[in-house]
Amino acid sequence: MRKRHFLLAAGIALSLGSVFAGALGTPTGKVVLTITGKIGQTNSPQGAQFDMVMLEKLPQHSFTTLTPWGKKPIQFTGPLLRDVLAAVKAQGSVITAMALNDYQTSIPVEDAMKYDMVIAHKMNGQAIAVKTKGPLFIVYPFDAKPELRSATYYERSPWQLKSLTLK
Ligand SMILES: Nc1nc2c(c(=O)[nH]1)N[C@H]1C(S)=C(S)[C@@H](COP(=O)(O)O)O[C@H]1N2
Ligand SMILES: [Mo]
Repeated sequence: MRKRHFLLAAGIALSLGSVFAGALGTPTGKVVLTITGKIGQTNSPQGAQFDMVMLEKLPQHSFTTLTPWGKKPIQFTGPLLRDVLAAVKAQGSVITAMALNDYQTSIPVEDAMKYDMVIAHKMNGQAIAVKTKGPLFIVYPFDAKPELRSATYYERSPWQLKSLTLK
């Protein structure tokens, strides 16, 4: 290839790369979360893919709350769902969340704006094993608002989360 053509090709590859990756970066480790549907920022033909490091680089948020999943309060840590939605330039009004066990639930985008929901990757400071509802678990701060302590919100809290689709 002549030098001018090489530079042109390199330039096109660079600009295509930035259309995909943008501020999102690209996963180097195992993909743990894929976001598809009405989003303005992707980093792969499959949509926006995240490995654990990418989720850990976003601002982290922790809270401790009682849950329906145990008798003791649990501390959850992870990025705010609303920050993850912003990172992919999410549009639409409903999120369909899918879990590894094929559980599926709908979360209104408005919930993520109203409540400090996290995509937890740690429970009580420890990475969450798949058999203990990991590696990712969307949780509401159930103890922060009395209305959150209801089946409506428990059902919108998928553990073993694998993907989100914006509709
Ligand atoms: N991955 C996954 N998340 C899930 C579920 C499930 O089956 N799989 N069940 C949901 C429902 S219906 C409720 S009420 C709460 C509590 O479920 P549990 O009482 O079965 O633990 O978790 C929600 N999150
Ligand atoms: Mo449920």
